[in-house]
Amino acid sequence: MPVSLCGTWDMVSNVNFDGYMIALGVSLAKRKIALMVNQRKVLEQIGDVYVVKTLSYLRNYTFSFRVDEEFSEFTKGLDERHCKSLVTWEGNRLVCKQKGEKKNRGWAHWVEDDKLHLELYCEDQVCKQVFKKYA
Ligand code: VL7
Repeated sequence: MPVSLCGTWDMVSNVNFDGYMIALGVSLAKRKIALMVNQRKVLEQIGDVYVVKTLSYLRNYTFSFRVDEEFSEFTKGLDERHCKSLVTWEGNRLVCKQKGEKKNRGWAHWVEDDKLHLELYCEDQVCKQVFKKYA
């Protein structure tokens, strides 16, 4: 049984977020602002539905899903693309594949050393984010 990812988590590091945003085609002006923004993750599980919230003073992005069930995702307020997304458990990692215009797009979340880890993938770019549990 994997360690629970649920809770409120605050970003402590964000490596190659710019490379990830470039791969997504985000403009320089938006990237400059996005790079300065601290992100908070709130993960909740209600029955078999997971809710993932990415919160910042600039934008919030929320979506929900059931594991092993493909869903339509629209990355509203981010790069504004439509994907067919599927989240599965791979060992203790919650892994999402986002099928759409961008190759090799997806992410993986896991808990290690009391930290929430996130890798964001797009094309040949990997962004690595780490979050610590909120107080
Ligand atoms: C989302 C990536 C960047 C436009 C705003 C930047 C402020 C605050 O997708 C993400 O996490 C997954 C897994 O938890 C959930 O989908 C992270 C980061 C934004 C696209 C595009 C920059 C504008 C971000 C919401």
